[in-house]
Amino acid sequence: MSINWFPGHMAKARREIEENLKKIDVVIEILDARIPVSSHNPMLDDVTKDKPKVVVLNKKDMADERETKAWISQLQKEGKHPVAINGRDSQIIRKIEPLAIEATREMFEKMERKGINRRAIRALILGIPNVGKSTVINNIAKKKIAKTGNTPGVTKRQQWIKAGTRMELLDTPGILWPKFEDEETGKKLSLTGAITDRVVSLDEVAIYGMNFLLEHDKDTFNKFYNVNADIDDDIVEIYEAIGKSRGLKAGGNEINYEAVTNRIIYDIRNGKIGRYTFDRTVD
Ligand SMILES: Nc1nc2c(ncn2[C@@H]2O[C@H](COP(=O)(O)OP(=O)(O)OP(=O)(O)O)[C@@H](O)[C@H]2O)c(=O)[nH]1
Ligand SMILES: [Mg+2]
Repeated sequence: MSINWFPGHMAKARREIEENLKKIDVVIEILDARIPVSSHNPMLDDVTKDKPKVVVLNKKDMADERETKAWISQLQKEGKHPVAINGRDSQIIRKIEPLAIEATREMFEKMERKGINRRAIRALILGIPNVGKSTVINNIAKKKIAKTGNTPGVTKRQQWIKAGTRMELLDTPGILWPKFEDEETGKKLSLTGAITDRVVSLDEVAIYGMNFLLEHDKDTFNKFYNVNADIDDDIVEIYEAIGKSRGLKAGGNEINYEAVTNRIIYDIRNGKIGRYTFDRTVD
């Protein structure tokens, strides 16, 4: 299964990103820390080629801390420049900038050897929907929009934001389309809010999430919903129990299964139950 539901947008997004890449030195790819693999579009590497990259695992406050640590060291081993952040923290630029400096060091040294003066590192933020691109940009921008950086012409609305001491950031992110070739990835993208609701079956998404929690954090799940469920239990029975404890009735005493599905997805997406990482480093 390969789902490309916006083929037109895809081509347009790619063109825009390619256009922006010419102006920048480093790509800051924002991933969702809960799904560091599933929120990465492999097309990115194809489009950005060998541009230096920083990998940001955002929403770390919603992900499993141990997994985030493991992902960071794995990405480091792969030679990436990773950092985990909460996009809403005020000091994120202090975490991102050193990595951008590190990622571009070689390139700038080469330029200097050729006698080209050092200038600010220009960065572009990229990522699939809902990973926190705007949050990160707005947080870094505050009131620091660099007026001098206005680019005339086609892209006249773009501005450079002064970011940290040595960096400038393009104020508009590149939006990558989420891409998945297996249903599990689709479900993870849905559970974290990266894809629109109609693309995958919500029942399957809810059941996937529920099973994940029953496998990894059963007690918390049961306590949260005030049920006594087990991974091997009949799904309908678990639904009935949740529907009952949450008062999700369809009239009379019937359980409203759709409401149970929506509730489970809402609770997981918004981190109401706990912090979970659905792409696992090990198991
Ligand atoms: N808990 C938490 N929420 C975050 C974090 N970063 C962003 N968010 C929230 O995630 C949602 C999406 O953030 P945006 O910044 O709009 O994401 P985006 O990548 O710009 O999304 P699109 O513009 O749709 O592509 C918002 O509700 C943010 O408040 C974070 O680190 N932790
Ligand atoms: Mg946005």
